[in-house]
Formats: sequence, C-alpha cells, structure tokens
Amino acid sequence: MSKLFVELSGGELVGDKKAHCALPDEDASDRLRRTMSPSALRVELVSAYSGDRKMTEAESAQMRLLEHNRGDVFYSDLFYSISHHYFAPDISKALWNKVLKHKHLMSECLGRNVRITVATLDYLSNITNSLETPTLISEPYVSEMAALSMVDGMTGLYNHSSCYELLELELRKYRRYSIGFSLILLDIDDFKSINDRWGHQEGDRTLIALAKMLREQTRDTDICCRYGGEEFIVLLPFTNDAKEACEIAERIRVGATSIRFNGQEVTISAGVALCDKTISTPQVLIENADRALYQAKASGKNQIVLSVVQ
Ligand code: GH3
Ligand code: MG
Ligand code: MG
Repeated sequence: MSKLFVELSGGELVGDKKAHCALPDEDASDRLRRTMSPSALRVELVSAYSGDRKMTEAESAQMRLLEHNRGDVFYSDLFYSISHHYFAPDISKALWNKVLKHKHLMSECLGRNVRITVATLDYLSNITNSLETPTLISEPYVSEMAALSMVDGMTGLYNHSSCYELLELELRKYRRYSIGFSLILLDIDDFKSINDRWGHQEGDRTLIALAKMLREQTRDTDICCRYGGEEFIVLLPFTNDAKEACEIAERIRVGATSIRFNGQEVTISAGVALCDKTISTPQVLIENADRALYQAKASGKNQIVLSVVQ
C-alpha cells in the first residue's frame, strides 16, 4: 500500500506522487464529499487534537461534538485527514490510540514534540508495515491537486467525472431527505461549423465564453459542468419545480445568443429533466434529459424541451 500523507507546514518531505487522491478502497462520492465538504476535518485541527498544540475551547467543543455524533467514524475521519487513507471505523479508534502512544514514545526518545502526521507515518510504515514508500506533501498542495482533478482545464467548470459524482450526491440527498433537484443538459448548436469556419481556437473561445455565461446565469448553489466536447450539464439543487427549471434553462438559452464570434450568433439546445422516484441512477436522469435534448435538436434547435417521463 502506498499512500499520500499531509504535512502541515510545507515541510521537508514530499508526497507520494503515485498515490494521487483516488483511493481504491474508498467510495468515490465519499472522496468528493470529504474533499469538498467545508466540514471535513482540517489536518491542523487533527494535529491540535492529538496534542501538537493547545486547542481553543471552541475547537475542543467541536471535536467532542463530532466524536459524539459520528461515533467510531470520527476516528476514520481523523486518519483520513492525515493520510488520505480510509481505515474502517471498527479498527480506527484502537489504531488512533496506538499511534498516539507511538507519538509520545517518539517525542520522549527524540526530546522534542513529534507531530501526529510524522508519528502516523512512522507507525504505519515502520511498525505495522502497512505502507510502502509513503511520503508527505503539504496540505495546500493536496487541496490544490484535489481541486484540479475535479475541474475541466479549459473552462474551469466541473469535469465529466465530478459531474457524475455530484449528481450521485444529489440523488442520495433526494433519496434520504426528499430534496428534489433537476438537471439541464445543453449542447451548442452546429458547433462543428464554428470550428470549420473559424478554426479550433475560436471554437475553444466559444466554449470558454459559454462556460462564463453559464456561471453568470445560474445561482451560486447551481453546479455547472462540462459534460464533454460541447455539451454541458447544469445541476439545479433544491429545484424540483419544472417551471422554475425551464426558466433557468431559458435564461441560459437567451444568454448563449449574446455570445458572438465574428458576427456569428451562438445558440444552444437543452433538455431539462427533474429527479423523481423513477430515477434510480445518475444515468437514468441524464438519459431523460438527453431524450429531451434530442427533441429540441429535431424540432429546429435553439430551444429547450422538458422531459416528460411516461
Ligand atoms: P448539433 O447542432 O447537432 O449539436 O451539431 P454540432 O455540429 O454541434 O455537433 P457535432 O457533434 O457534429 O460536432 C461537435 C463538434 O465539437 C465536433 C468536435 O470536433 C467539436 N469539439 C469537441 N470538443 C471540442 C473542443 O474542446 N474544442 C473545439 N474547438 N471543438 C470541440
Ligand atoms: Mg454534441
Ligand atoms: Mg452540438
């Protein structure tokens, strides 16, 4: 097992480049949730919790509350924030206590405080041999890498795989809390002709301008993704009203027409689909939107169509 550890202060050791952030034994949505969740444990706080520095009263209260609410999962969370490795909750608490003991022992031997990141790394690689060639990288670097892996380089929107993961998260919220949402799948009309006429670079500029327009025409809570080529998906959390979803799609359609290159107007077609009980997977919702998009194209383009599931 080769893992990525996080060093607090841009330290002496560098991360295991091979490990990256994709962990084979962790569910992809969980990974994303942890990466994106503002409530994910900061390494610095875990470090303080282990005794590396004194915690404020607010921090102590926060950790007590987390421990109370999450039970043994709390200890998995501690390890995840340090190592980006998922340890099962039922072994994590005992492991945490062992690592703490090891940290104190190392500190005594070396006559200085050994931080929890270093002690964990040493314990897992030298005592239990459960890590091979691990290295440390700085926390900001990890965050930056994680963020970069989620976005499309050209437009800055969420990329295809993030789109699926975020859609999966919305679906889970829907199943658990009945929080409805909808999805807009949109495709630039006759994009090939823009490329053919003005060249690929101009085509790229169109994609970038469209992405900018999507951000402007949607709310902060909406999630804009480049689904592929010249296709985009906008997820509308908390929007389970067809009229509202179509109004947003229409705003986007009109917004696209304001993008002009060399006098040529850009238009889009869109399919709108709402999440309901028939939606079992992200694919099903995308397929519904795709059928509506197909109708929009077949009916002359530059229009939106709402998916009506029979
Ligand atoms: P329709 O109205 O039916 O959607 O027609 P279209 O021409 O938009 O669709 P088609 O699928 O025929 O062509 C899509 C084009 O998008 C073809 C492909 O070369 C181009 N494309 C895909 N990704 C990129 C990209 O990143 N940059 C540029 N410039 N072009 C791209
Ligand atoms: Mg297309
Ligand atoms: Mg197209």
